[in-house]
Amino acid sequence: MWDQLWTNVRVAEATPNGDGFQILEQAALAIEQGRIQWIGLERELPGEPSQCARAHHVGGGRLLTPGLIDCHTHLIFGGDRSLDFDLRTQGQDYAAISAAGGGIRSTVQHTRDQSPEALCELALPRARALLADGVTTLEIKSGYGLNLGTELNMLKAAHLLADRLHVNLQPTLLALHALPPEFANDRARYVDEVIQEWIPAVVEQKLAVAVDVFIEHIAFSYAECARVLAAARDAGLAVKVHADQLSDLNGAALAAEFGALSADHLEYTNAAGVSALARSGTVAVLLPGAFLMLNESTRPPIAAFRAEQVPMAIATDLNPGTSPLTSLTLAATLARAQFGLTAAEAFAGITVHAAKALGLARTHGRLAVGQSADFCLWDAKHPRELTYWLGRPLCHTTVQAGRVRVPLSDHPPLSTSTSA
Ligand code: DI6
Ligand code: FE
Repeated sequence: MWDQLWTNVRVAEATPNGDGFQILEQAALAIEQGRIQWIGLERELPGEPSQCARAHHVGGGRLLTPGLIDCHTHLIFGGDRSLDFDLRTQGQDYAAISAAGGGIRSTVQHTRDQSPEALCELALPRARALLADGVTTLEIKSGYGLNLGTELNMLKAAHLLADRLHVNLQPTLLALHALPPEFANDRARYVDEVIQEWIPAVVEQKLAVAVDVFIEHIAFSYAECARVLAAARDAGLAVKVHADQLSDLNGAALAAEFGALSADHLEYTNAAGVSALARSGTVAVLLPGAFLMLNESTRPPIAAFRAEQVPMAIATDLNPGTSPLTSLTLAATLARAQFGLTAAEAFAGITVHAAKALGLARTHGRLAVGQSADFCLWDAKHPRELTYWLGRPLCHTTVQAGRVRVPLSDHPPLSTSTSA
């Protein structure tokens, strides 16, 4: 007998290479110990639903997709940056605001000296918004501490939040984000500290599974980032890169050189960078929220990614400065509207390719026997619709590792029955 059986659902997922949809009508899905144990047509079930499983949920004909995966967020932070946005809409640019003491450093001021518990409380409403929109796996970066104590507190807050909300967490040490003023005249010593103190502490306390760096004129150089990525790799952590967001510093090539799971942003990535990503199997993560809010006009090289078969994922980049975006489906809609992704590419970008961007392709992002039982039921007819509406909540129910999340109250309920 299975733990759970879901019937009367229309199962939809991306084809493995992300170029189309596979839809199974009148389908059923069974869960055993948090994993998918059976999936197929309802009429091929081995017996009556009540005989097959201890709990039976009837999906009401809804669309059932893999749980969504937000593979790039900075959702732990203090304060907000609504004033920065006001200045930007009046013509100041991101780099100038940052140089004048706004930007990342102002968030750092509001994040330092907060306890993990306090940081978790501040982040909970933002995380709940993501989860209500279908997210079951969530990457969270540190990066607003710029000192070891606060970076660790941010990562601890991410773990507290994941325990509270039952979300599959992938925590990342964003080791090089901005140079704190205390090190203004001593960049090399800051990088040394990251390598000699931060990375070992994070490994010892098992607080992160990956290390990220920001290569940019307003952030860190290729050489500085390379030193940190080498140390991260030697410490057994995965690596990823904020690359080519505001200018071309060969960020994609840097990511490829270190076998990064993902290179993120990529607006200014050059042709050699695209080829390097293709060779290293690195996922291109598109962040259309930051593109929108920074009023960018240079788009990531989507046609080249397609031509070289670089898998594309999409994430919210949820952060106070450049992407206060708390809906992954809206991020995917923006990727279609702004970058011209197809509906199938956008859907793969928040499921199968997002799983790959986190190194989780074997366990997440698809609906197959053995994968974690992470899925969503949607009040939608076709998965195209998930990346069509601008901010319309369609998610009815989410299930993460077999745990059912309470449906949103204004949707008609599911019928469920439990047998002895
Ligand atoms: N790129 C981003 O989009 C965020 N960090 C980064 O390196 C923005 C962070 C911020 O402005 O607070
Ligand atoms: Fe980011």
